[in-house]
Amino acid sequence: MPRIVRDGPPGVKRGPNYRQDGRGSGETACASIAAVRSRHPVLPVALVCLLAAAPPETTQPSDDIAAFLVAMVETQSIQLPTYTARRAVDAIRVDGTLDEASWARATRIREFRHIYDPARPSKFPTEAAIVWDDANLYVAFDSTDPDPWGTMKNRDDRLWDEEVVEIFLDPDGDGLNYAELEVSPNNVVVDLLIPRPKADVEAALRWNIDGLQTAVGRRPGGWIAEIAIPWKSLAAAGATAAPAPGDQWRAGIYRIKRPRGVKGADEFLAWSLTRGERGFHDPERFGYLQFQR
Ligand SMILES: [Ca+2]
Ligand SMILES: [Ca+2]
Repeated sequence: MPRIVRDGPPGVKRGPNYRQDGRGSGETACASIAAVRSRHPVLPVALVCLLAAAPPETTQPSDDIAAFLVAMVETQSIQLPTYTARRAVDAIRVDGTLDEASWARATRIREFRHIYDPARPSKFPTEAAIVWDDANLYVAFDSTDPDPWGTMKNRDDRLWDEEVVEIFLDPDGDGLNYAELEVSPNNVVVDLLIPRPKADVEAALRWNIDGLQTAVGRRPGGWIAEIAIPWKSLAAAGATAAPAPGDQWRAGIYRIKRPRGVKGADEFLAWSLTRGERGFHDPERFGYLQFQR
């Protein structure tokens, strides 16, 4: 991702129109409704009234509820993508070549959009696919790129400042404690456990995906990343074993492309579009990852 520390969501603050005695007069209630409506234009009227009527001693819980409701309504009002990951049908060698039958039959994700400008077409097509078996989640990227580059060489370098492909995994879908993995064209990796968006990056970097395998390959005009993430490595993210068929996780799939020498041409691409001001760390906008036998 571009960065972990970034501006948060618009504040859901206590409105100015609550009476100190906790009882709203008619006028106060109307003013509160207007205030709540101005802060949360997407909320249905019934929910606006509910929030406006909350007494002041419940303002903090009310604000938490407001944030949750806003996220819920916004999320429901947009179409988040779903990817169905099938079980592998052969052994996957993590070698940067996608010649396994499992990859051939996996659906390819091809819809990657700019998080800051969704209408702008990407100049660098990206494909991704996911399969799984009892031991691992496998992720593949095929990135069209005439000039993949990277100067960073060490595990946990800030790869998001260069070029990467990325997968975020939130097994229980609560938007907390999700795993982030980035792989560079030189097969350098950074992995983080994000307790919550805007969390401290140094602490997040201390976590490692035990048993992680990655490989990178080149093809004419592009590069391949092939990744195996052991289920048991995701305990801190809430998963220790292979999911059961029918299980559903939340996931973000991203790419950063930074054409050398071309100002303003950087591409921050997402399968499931985030709100741009949140960078890639917008777990409410992660897509759905469904597991199928
Ligand atoms: Ca392979
Ligand atoms: Ca979680």
